[in-house]
Amino acid sequence: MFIDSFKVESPNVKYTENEIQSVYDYETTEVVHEKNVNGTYQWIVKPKTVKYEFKTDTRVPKLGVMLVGWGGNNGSTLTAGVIANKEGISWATKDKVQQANYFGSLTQASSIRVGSFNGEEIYAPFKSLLPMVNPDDVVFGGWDISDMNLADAMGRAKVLDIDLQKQLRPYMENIVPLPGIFDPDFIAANQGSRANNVIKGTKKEQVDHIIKDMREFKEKNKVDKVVVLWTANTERYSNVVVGLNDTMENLMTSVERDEAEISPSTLYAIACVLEGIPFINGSPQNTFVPGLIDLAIKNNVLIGGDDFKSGQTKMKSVLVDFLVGAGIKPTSIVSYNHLGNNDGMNLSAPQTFRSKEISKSNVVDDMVASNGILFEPGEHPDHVVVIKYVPYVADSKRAMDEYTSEIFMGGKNTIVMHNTCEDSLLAAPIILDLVLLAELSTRIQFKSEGEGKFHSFHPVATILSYLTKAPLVPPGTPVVNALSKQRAMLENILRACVGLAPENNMILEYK
Ligand code: NAI
Ligand code: DG6
Repeated sequence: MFIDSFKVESPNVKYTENEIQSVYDYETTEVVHEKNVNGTYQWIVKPKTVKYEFKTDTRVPKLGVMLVGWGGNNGSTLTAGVIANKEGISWATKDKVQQANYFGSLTQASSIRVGSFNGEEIYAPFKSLLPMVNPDDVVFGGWDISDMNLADAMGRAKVLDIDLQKQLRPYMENIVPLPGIFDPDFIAANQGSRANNVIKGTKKEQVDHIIKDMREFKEKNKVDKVVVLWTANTERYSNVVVGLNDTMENLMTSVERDEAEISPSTLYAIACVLEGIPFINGSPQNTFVPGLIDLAIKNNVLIGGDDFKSGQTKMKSVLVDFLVGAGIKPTSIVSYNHLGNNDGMNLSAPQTFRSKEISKSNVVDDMVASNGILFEPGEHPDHVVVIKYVPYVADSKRAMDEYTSEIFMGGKNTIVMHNTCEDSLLAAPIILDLVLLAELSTRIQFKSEGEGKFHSFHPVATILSYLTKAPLVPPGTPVVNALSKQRAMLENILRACVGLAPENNMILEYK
């Protein structure tokens, strides 16, 4: 059975006028390697319970979202999709009359199990867990190095049905992105002809310009909060150099000195952190150089990334988890895709491709490391990633994957997958989730027993991992790529905020 909403009744939860307060027993384990009396060592696992208190501000703000690369395929598709939902637009396809929806969004279109009632499982919308911004109410803005208005950009993207585009045109034709920071050294040379809307000046002047843009956007639209998200071209990696971008101080000095190696994406991120505005990186490059992470931690401003996890990698973080979890040894993973949109054209340069190759390749490491029966220490499956630019297929990306595994008694098993899909229709709902969850997480405070004061989550937002290919984590913390674990982490943290136990799937009451 599906219900729309629910309220938790428990001594552990209190709903006040502006807050939900909860007390939560976090059951975990501590693992120690202890020396026995006879001098040998033994692993000891000690279950422990830590008491936590959470408080969530229930006042949902008016949210502004500024996209870097607003006029691109993702930016224009997301904006069009939200307008279509808000205006209740439907359009004719060759199959049926299609209604606008938010399919593909975890927050808007997925559900959670809340319990059972008369022997039946009860589910509710994911978004009913805690008060979240309604995407229909988000005010969009942003930058692009191309000055094309968003209606034309939607046409250029060739993603949405033409009948829908015609209806959306009046809402979008007067929207023109703000000029962006352009540095041809960081993206493919084939992007140069697009750059007719750029901010001039030194790097310091560019940062100041972005800060001014954000302040004006906030003021003009009367929004309470702003989140910025990079959905612009994939950049090449920047070199991380001691004295240049390794600490907050060095990074800021490098901006003042107009150092060439500070990338546009890092400049936008600096502007956001200085303004206390969350910044999310939807592309694979190392925007978050150590100096930027340092800056975000010292200013306690949320940063999240990297690279939207939309199709092929999402499948990989499910399939490899299944294989390794089933005791099957993946030995070769070959991921091939071709696409013909501007992202594909930009990725046809070796330096930008390399950024994508890195983020697509590291996604099975934790699953492989989790099973020492299948893999020797340091052993990895062969893992190859190929991307080709084929203009004709436009945004309709083809992804082909071959997984070969060793099975029982030396047998081999090969699974082949072929996925065809508009890339931007996968990415747009993920962008929505990223900004809505980032905003929500800034309203949650918590403390463990022994901690005097409530505090927010660590500025490096691991809570967003489900949505990104290469989850950014605080220095020295584990990276989790397995999709089911990432979803459970997110859902269980939100459940804790309303005093609900983690979903354990034991269903003991029926055993
Ligand atoms: P796109 O090429 O259509 O859009 C990018 C836009 O960014 C362009 O309009 C370009 O003019 C603009 N731009 C470039 N540099 C800029 C700068 N410094 N400041 C402001 N604007 C700038 O690409 P698309 O398909 O929208 O993808 C965007 C990004 O998202 C790419 O990096 C892509 O790799 C990444 N991504 C996309 C996924 C998908 O499924 N569509 C999944 C994972 C990541
Ligand atoms: C070429 O692979 C284009 C890329 O931007 C991808 O479409 C994007 O990174 C999505 O990757 P994945 O692996 O999540 O489908």
